[in-house]
Amino acid sequence: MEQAECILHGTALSGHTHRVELLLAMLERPYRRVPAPAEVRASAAFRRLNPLGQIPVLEVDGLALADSNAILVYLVRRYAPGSHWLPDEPLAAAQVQRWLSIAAGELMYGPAIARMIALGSKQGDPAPARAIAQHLLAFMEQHLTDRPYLATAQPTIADLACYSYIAPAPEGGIALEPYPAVRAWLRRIEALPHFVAMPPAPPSR
Ligand SMILES: N[C@@H](CCC(=O)N[C@@H](CS)C(=O)NCC(=O)O)C(=O)O
Repeated sequence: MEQAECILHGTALSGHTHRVELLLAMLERPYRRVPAPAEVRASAAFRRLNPLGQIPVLEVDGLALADSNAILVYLVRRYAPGSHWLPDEPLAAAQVQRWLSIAAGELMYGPAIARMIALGSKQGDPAPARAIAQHLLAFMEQHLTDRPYLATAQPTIADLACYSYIAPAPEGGIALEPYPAVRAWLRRIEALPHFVAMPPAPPSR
């Protein structure tokens, strides 16, 4: 049976959008990305989809789902239940949730914000965000030294959630050279079937 196409409201350079694209691609769910730049996000029509005015929003199964990590949970529970992407075993589930929280916390306020400032989509001093990013990367480096993936021995949605702002961190002025275990983990994600890359940001003026 042909699968209904999902509609993903987002932008090409949004890591929050990219983590959803990664899972849709890896689950082989057909989807179409509808551009939602700032002026679209401010519209009444978009605010009906997500009153917070944030991307991504996924229209799927007659629903409009907001929040990238919530969307990842929905997609696995709905289309790949019982899979390695989101395990049921209590400790594994807690480890996944820990990294989803980090994705919405240190990852957002570190590498994601540093990159938004560097790309001009946010104003401010990048130094505090870069400091948070270095702290997070030092922890990830130590954590990944003897592990293939962040939460379990297999890839989970936690890896996809974190990938999308660690991979482009250099665009925010954060070098990844000092973190070989993190770089090896990035390459592992990129080698997964159906991986889709985020396009590089245009050079800043
Ligand atoms: N917690 C949200 C955060 C999403 C988010 O911050 N998206 C940014 C773009 S990458 C956005 O829409 N910013 C506009 C705004 O916050 O007004 C999620 O995970 O989806």
